[in-house]
Formats: sequence, C-alpha cells, structure tokens
Amino acid sequence: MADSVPRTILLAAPRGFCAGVDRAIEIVDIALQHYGAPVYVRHAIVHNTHVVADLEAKGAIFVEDEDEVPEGMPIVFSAHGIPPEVRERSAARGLEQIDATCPLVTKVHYEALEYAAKGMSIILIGHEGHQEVIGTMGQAPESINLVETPEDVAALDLPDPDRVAYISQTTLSVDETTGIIEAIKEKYPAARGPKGDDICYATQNRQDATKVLADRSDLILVVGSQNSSNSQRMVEVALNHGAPAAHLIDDAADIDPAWLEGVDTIGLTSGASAPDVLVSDVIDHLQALDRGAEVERLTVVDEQMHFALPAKLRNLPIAAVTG
Ligand code: 2E7
Ligand code: F3S
Repeated sequence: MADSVPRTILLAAPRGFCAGVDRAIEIVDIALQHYGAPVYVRHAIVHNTHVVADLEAKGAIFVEDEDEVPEGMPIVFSAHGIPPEVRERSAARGLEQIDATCPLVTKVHYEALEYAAKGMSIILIGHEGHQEVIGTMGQAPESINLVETPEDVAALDLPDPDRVAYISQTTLSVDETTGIIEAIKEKYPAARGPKGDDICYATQNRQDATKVLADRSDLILVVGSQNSSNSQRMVEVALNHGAPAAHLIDDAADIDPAWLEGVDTIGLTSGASAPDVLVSDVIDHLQALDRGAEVERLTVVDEQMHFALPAKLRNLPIAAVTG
C-alpha cells in the first residue's frame, strides 16, 4: 500500500480565488449585513457549490430569473455579468440592484458596445450557454456572432470583411483561443481586437501554473465545481500538456482511491471560484492516506490583484458594513 500512495504533493500558485471572486463574495456578504436576509442573488454568484451553500446558510437565495424576486427586494447580479434587459426588468420590479459583475467582464461588455456603435460585425469567442457569454452577447445581440472553434470561423459569412472585430470570454483555454484568433486573422486580416485576447489574468496564470505542474506530476487534481469553466479548462490544459491523468473535484470526498495507485507525485491546484480551505482538506486527506507525503509549493507567478467594491457599497455607513 505504501508504494501505491502519493509521496509528493506539488501545490501550485497562483490557484483559487481571483480578485473578481473575492469581490463578488464580499458584495453578497455586505448586502446581507446591510439589508439583512434574505438577499436574492441572480445565478450562482460564482460557479462553486461550496460558496453557494455557505452563502445560502447566511441567508442568500439564489434564483435564475429576476422575476422570481419579490418586488422591492435587493438583487445581486453574479460575477459572470448580465444582459442589459435584466437590469431593465429588475428596475421594473423595483428591485435594489447590486452588481457583482467582474470588472474584467464589464471591460469586454464595453468593447462589444463600442464596436457595435461603429457598425462593425463582432466575433465572440466563447461557449454557448455559459452565463458570461449570455451577458456579453446581450450587449449587442444584432452584431455578435459566437464561435467556439476554427471551423466555426470558417463557416462565418460576415457582411463586410473590412469591418470585423473580435472579443472573447474571459475563462477560455489560452492555447485554443490563440488558434481561433489566428483563424479569424487569416480570414479577416483587417479584424480588430484586444491586445492578445480578453482572457483574464487569473485564467492565464492558473493555466500557466497548471502546465508547470503537468510537467512534473503523475496525476493532477483541480479543485473546482463541474460548472466552472475556468476550472474545466485547467483540467484540459493539464491533459493537453502531458499529465497522465487529471480530474476536477469539488472536494476531497470526490477523490477515487484508484486514481492514486502507482502515483508518486500529485499536482494540486484549484479554479478561480474554489475556496482554499477545500485545497487544505485535500492535502489533509492525502496525508492521512500517506503520512510521509510532503507538500512542495510551486509558485509560477506572483499574483497581486484587487478590485474595488462598487461605489454603492463603498459608501454604505461603516456600522452597517461591519455589522
Ligand atoms: C466570473 C467570470 O465562477 P467561475 O467558476 O466562472 P467560470 O466563468 O469559470 O465558469 O469562476 C470565477 C469567474 C470567472 N469568470 C467568475 Cl466571468
Ligand atoms: Fe474576473 Fe477572471 Fe476572476 S474574469 S471573476 S478575474 S476568473
């Protein structure tokens, strides 16, 4: 048995909460303290089952539609962003709107609005049905064409090839997106876009760290929920970068002992919406299986990012904010 349990746990950094997630969770906490429970949250504030359960226990009620919220109550919009009609419908119901959209998503919304105002066709690289994509497409539905693959780009038939721009979801695979942008530039050489892409710093850093883990690990565990796009991409990046195996786990309970057989080095990391306490639990779990297992920290990038709270919450009386 001693040979079949891991010896080294390689712990990646950066991992876990990004600045947008920290901010979104703090927004719900402050709203709960200021308005009192219940506070309604439209869509999972971030895509993590533990975060959602913790906030539910504090009095947050998660809904998919603003029409489910009683008139006049506070509503928090999730970190993934919303299409403009959600704001309009919320206003019509007299809801107290609190926006936890990540500022890096809002930036992409502005890019879409700007290109649309210039009458350009916009190519959005992203995954159909994802909440962020729904919010971004809603900024300029008439102008935006969604693509997921280079083949989708090949199939595009845009009215004026000289008036094309591209934007992207923030949590995509950096490598796959580079390939899609190459296809766009080949087909539409005049296409305008951001410098590189709209993938956020946190997604980029977590993928970079995962690649370094993949070089040295027999197995990679990514802590994150199944509906978390950035976490799913980390598993794919690990496998594409040569990791023999990689799994997305919500918590330590998801670890299948069979995965650990013959494994000497486990690479451990977490998606941008996964609380770090879950990573600590995984380490405890693995060390309980093999008391000799040592943790080696592997820091790939020093990440120091912070986003200010929305002005509306910054200006609340301190007594209300601190409870
Ligand atoms: C908002 C945005 O909640 P997540 O798991 O979301 P994804 O988009 O990865 O499914 O992670 C945090 C987050 C990332 N992107 C929140 Cl737009
Ligand atoms: Fe924002 Fe990126 Fe996090 S878009 S919510 S900083 S994963």
